Amino acid sequence: AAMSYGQRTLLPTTAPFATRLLSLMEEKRTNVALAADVLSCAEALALAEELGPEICMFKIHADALGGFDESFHLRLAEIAKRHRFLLFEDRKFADIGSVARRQYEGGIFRISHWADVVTVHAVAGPSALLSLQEACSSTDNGAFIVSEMSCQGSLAVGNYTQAAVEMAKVCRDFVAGFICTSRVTTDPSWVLVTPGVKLQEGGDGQGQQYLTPEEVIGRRGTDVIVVGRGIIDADDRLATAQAYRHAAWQAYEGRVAQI
Ligand code: UP6
Repeated sequence: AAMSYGQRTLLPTTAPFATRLLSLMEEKRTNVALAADVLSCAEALALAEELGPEICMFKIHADALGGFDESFHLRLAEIAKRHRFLLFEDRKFADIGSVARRQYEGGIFRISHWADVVTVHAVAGPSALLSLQEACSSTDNGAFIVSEMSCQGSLAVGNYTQAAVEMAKVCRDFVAGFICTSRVTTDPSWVLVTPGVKLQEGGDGQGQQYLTPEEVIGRRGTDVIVVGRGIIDADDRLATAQAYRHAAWQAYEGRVAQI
């Protein structure tokens, strides 16, 4: 927990995408990923333009954005390059390998063509990971395994969580880390990404449970906060994104300074 993001890029077991993400966080001094859960691609592009300078990853659910077409991901990629953030499609693949691969490469969204990183559930075993790795458009891209979930009643706990973490080892070059709400592994080569974060603890009335940046990064010891409505529903999105960035970065610096 006391190693810096930059130091962790030097570990031989850190996956290529994890190395990209850790170096970007270290250089840009941000460990905030934005969950851009807005209604349309036009709104998502506007958010990326406005908040891009504050974040390390821009996370979308392409299948929930109105007006998705080829020009969207080209424009998003241009903004990502200019403001230096990585593109995260939160697809949560959970099918057999051959289908997961088709969902990744094909259909309307052609995720593998533009996403730097995706999420994969552990429930179906390692075959989806192996198939996605085969299909990915660059060896610098990767995946996070969903090892825990932030919502009430999640079954991803205990032995399931531990088995999900073990599964990453069959696909070390592709798996960059985990979606989790706690420190599911002490191996610093994995990046731990935590959704369900708000400046104020609580819920959304639909099962989501929120922890603060300080609790997640400082006390629980994960690496990246994913924030959606905490920023998107704010009157001043930019100032709010900066407040999350400050809180999460302070918590990280406090943790690295220990020992
Ligand atoms: N997400 C969770 N919890 C998980 C995994 N993923 O909330 O366990 C994702 C959701 C959403 C974002 O799909 O895009 O993180 C959280 O959004 P919010 O901050 O608006 O609650």
